[in-house]
Amino acid sequence: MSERTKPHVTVLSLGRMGAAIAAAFLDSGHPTTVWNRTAAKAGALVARGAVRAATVTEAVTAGPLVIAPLLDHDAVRQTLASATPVLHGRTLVNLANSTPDQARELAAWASGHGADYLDGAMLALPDTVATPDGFFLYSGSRRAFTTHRRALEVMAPAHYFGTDPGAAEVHDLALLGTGYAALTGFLHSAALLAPAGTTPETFAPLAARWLHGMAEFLPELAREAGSATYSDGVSTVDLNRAGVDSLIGLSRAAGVATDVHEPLKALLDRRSADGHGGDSFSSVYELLRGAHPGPWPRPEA
Ligand code: FVH
Repeated sequence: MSERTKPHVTVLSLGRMGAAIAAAFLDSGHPTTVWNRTAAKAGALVARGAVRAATVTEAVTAGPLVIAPLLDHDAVRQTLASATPVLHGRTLVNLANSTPDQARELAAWASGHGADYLDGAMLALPDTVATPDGFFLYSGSRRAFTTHRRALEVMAPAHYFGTDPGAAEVHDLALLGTGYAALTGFLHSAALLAPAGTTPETFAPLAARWLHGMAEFLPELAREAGSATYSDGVSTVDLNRAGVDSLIGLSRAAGVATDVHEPLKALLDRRSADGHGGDSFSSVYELLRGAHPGPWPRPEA
């Protein structure tokens, strides 16, 4: 596709993410209109070829695809409130961090004004926009995703989770949860090692190497949990109970908080008390999963 034929994109908000996104569209040759509440933030992008819209209505009117990486749900609602008459026939891509219900509410609102709605979650930092290190999740209008996928992938590889507008946010929270557990574990260990003279900076590369190996183990963990087959794992509940117990004991003796690992210890103790001490570590999944009506949607190719 020549640069001339690339579709027009509007970017509403030029915070850290919005500025990086608008720059990525300009770099890839998309005609780009920008708007920001604090207009001065548009200066550098205008110098690179962006068109500065004076109002939200002018920005939305500029083209079919409106991307909103605003601060939060309220900011999106406040920003778009003045532009409802011109939303009809456009696609709104909401990239603000939102709850699943907020995404659904906004989808219904956009639909009421004749707009297609895609909800997006940005698994990227400002400097990983338009690099292989970032990726974005989407859910909502399939037509919008299919029509605009190529433009969306200017920002980051795009993964679509189906027509429920809340699904991207559910997956975003699930990924945050995975990351929080790992990062909090790192901070705990850094606190444990500090009195011995190992600084967090020294420990970080070692921890990163270990986490890389842990990530390689995820498919096996997933296979066991997904099939509820816990009998052939190499790392049992009781083996890990002993390990977590030692970690808590060492922390306590060093005066370091034990809050991070006490909940895991409680889960392992319950599994063992229920007669599953010889099962694979992954069997704690049986205590974590609730009764839900069906599987969450998987990303589509
Ligand atoms: N920054 C990060 O590391 C993370 C990476 C992962 C995704 N998050 C989420 O991305 C959304 C935007 O975050 P951000 O980092 O770009 O945020 P800021 O740099 O603080 O920019 C916020 C922009 O929103 C505008 N804004 C705020 N409130 C309003 C409002 N009521 N009406 C209109 N615009 C509003 C703000 O405008 P201004 O202050 O420049 O006038 C900025 O353009 C976010 O959901 C993260 O959770 C970021």
